[in-house]
Amino acid sequence: MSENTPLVLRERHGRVGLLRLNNPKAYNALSPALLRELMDGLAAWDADEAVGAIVITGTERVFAAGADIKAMSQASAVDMLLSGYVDLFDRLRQVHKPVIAAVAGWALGGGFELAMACDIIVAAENARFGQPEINLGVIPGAGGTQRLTRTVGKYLAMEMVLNDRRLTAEEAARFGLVNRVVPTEQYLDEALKLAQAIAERAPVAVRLGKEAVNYALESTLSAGLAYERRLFYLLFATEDQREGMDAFLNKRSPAWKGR
Ligand code: DAK
Repeated sequence: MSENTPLVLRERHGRVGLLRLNNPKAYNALSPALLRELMDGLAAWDADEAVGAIVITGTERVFAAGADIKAMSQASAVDMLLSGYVDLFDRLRQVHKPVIAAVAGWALGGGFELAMACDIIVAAENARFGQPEINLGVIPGAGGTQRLTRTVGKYLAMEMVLNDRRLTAEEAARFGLVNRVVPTEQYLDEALKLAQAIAERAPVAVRLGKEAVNYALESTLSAGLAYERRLFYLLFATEDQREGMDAFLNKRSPAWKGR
């Protein structure tokens, strides 16, 4: 691959911004360069009013096989601390629009953590999920122990983190790790279709809905309920609240303004 080949391809499909990880020879290993392009792409789609939702995907064989082991193998603790790698990963949390991971093939280590940091996961039948860092003498470092445990519970998370237990797409669905499993040849179309459907909804309500759901993972129930209520009230300051309710009462489709 030439030096100028993008590591992440950007395509727009209707109101959906698609980001394709594009280093299949290295199994889309998440080098700092690839991650930077990915985060720049996310920020660009997030700022683009023509885009209402974002999809991240890899290829049919691999979503991403984790951090670049070659690049990490000789790093010191201070190298890791100063590399800014964790800050790069964290930029995903600042994206306001819904982000869907469309996963086929391997989603391992940082690749799995990247998928779990998204808002929705659509899995191809051939998708495989795992945290194999223990084989390298380390543990997950981009949220794996936290997001995985919150989703599947302590016991399965322990087996995955301590003994590299990998999950098929069906198992991931059973444990609540993915929204749906679809035939491999359709996984991207399904993800784009879902993203387009969300992208056509009232943008401010979608944004605050995402914020409220994410808040549930960070707070007590009382704090979360109070937070939800404030966001709910806030939506009555939008033109789209008037439009949505008027459209319902007059049996017509709403025309959202995003304001
Ligand atoms: N890094 C670098 N190269 C990789 C790679 C990776 N993660 N995964 C695969 N490759 C490369 C292989 O070296 C090989 O290169 P060549 O030999 O062709 O040059 C090529 O991709 C194909 O791999 P295989 O020959 O192994 O192909 P197989 O089909 O047999 O197996 C596999 C595919 C994906 C199951 C296998 O390659 C594999 O197990 N890969 C390693 C998976 C892994 O251990 N992943 C976890 C990496 S550690 C943090 C953020 C993130 C992280 C840490 C901290 N902070 C913010 C602090 C994340 C850490 C990780 O992800």
